[in-house]
Amino acid sequence: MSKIIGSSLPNIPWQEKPDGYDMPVWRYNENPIIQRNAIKSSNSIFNSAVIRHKDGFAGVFRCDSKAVSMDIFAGFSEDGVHWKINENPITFLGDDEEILKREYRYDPRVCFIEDRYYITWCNGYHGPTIGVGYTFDFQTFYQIENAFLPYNRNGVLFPRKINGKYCMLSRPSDNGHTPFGDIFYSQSEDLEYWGHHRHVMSTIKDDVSAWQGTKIGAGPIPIETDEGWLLIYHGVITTCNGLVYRMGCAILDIDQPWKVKYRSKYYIMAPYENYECVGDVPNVVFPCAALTDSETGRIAIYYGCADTVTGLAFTTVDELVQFTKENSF
Ligand code: BMA
Repeated sequence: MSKIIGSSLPNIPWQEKPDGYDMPVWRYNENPIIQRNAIKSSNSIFNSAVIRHKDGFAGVFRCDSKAVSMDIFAGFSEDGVHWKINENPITFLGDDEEILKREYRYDPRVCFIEDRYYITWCNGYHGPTIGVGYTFDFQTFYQIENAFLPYNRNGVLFPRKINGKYCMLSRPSDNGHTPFGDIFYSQSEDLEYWGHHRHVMSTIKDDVSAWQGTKIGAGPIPIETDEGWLLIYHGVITTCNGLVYRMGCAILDIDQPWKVKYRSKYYIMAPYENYECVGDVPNVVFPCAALTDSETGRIAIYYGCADTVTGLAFTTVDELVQFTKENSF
């Protein structure tokens, strides 16, 4: 039995695995939980991050407008399933006008560290890079410096300092629909200056694991377990019909997270359902958040479906650790 190291969350959204289901991750039976038009202005709501907050949950949502501009919005939920998303995007306060200029914002992650909720997202600053901000209450938001130079995406913080430093995974990229991309690890003493970069893992170019052959990117905040950091990520293949996004799982060393202990050659979830295969960008499952309950080992994954709607899926720490170890290469 594997253990999640963290707090218990008795009200984590949950459904049991359907009888006879043979994949390690299963879907909420009323998916999608957020429809594309959940706020007035939206064309689509997907690739969004949620977290426990007070007695319920809060989140930061990617809502693309009907002009198809990308921005992030705060939202709230009592049960983690039914969400009320603000009609207006997040406005950040901060010291430097240059950094507060908004080009576009998308694919947020939310991570509680020490005393506040940090938000990272793909931030337009002469190309995509990693924006960083924080909030204490999901009402007032502060933006600090971009973590990296452009071009970069999928900036994902670890929930505590490791070796005395804040840590972030990211995926250096280009200014378009990047046809490459490995996951790297960076460290910082102050969440402003990042360095001591380490390579974590690469794409798999051959047919050992072809679904992750074009690019990979970290998904939810890594989950601390007694086996190491459980990393759910997305992996992409280039097909004759374009890019297809699936979910994979790896276990990273607890003290040196750039060292991969196990990595599954099989995906843990792929676009099978209609709402994952049909939408603005077909064939995309894109995980950005996970809730965990250390008591039961339950994990609830929030993921974007076909760049259009938001889905919820379930697994347990045992399922993922066992699957990843058994199918590691
Ligand atoms: C990536 C990002 C994601 C999106 C994916 C599939 O480059 O833009 O937000 O889900 O492409 O379109």
